[in-house]
Amino acid sequence: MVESAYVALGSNLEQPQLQLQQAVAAINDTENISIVACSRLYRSDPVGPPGQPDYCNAVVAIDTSLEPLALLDALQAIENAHGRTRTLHWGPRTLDLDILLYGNWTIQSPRLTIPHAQMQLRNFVLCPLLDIAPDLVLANGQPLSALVEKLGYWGLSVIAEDYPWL
Ligand code: A4P
Ligand code: MG
Repeated sequence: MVESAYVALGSNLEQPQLQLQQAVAAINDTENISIVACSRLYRSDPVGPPGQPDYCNAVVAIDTSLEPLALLDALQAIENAHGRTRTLHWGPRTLDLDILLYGNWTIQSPRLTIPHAQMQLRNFVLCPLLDIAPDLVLANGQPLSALVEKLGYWGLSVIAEDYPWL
């Protein structure tokens, strides 16, 4: 069965914009995943430990026949191929790929929480999500557009309306 899912992309090391463009291509090249839509590309103020470089953030919509854990495996393989090492929690990273939503599924397991635990608090996730899912209503019944209005675009700027995948 094919499900629709949303994946958040973030990078603040080693040419973040390029990392994201390459990641979109790598996701689309993965068997059983295809990209359906890409948000605009954003620069964002870092959240977490101080002194980090700015982030580049985006969100993509995908169709996938992979089960959630297989999708996580595929995304982590792409992170690893981008030289991702896991050191500091919320610390700098070459590439972070988080599953925001997977159909209407709710998952609480040691490796996977869906919907993503922090997504409702983060405008660098919700604003790009709104670009590609303007009518989305979250599991708690709140419209995405209302949440974005509440959080605002503080600390965010659009750096590309669209971009080639590399
Ligand atoms: N995991 C559980 N649920 C999920 C999910 N829905 N999607 C598990 C993906 N992974 C999920 O993640 C740790 C573990 O979470 C994974 O092994 C997976 O089994 P990680 O990426 O290795 O480590 P982390 O950095 O501790 O956590 P995470 O959640 O990726 O970090 P965050 O919360 O995303 O924070 N500031 C700006 N402006 N922009 C950013 O993109 N990103 C972070 C990272 C901090 N500050 C930022 C940004
Ligand atoms: Mg992550």
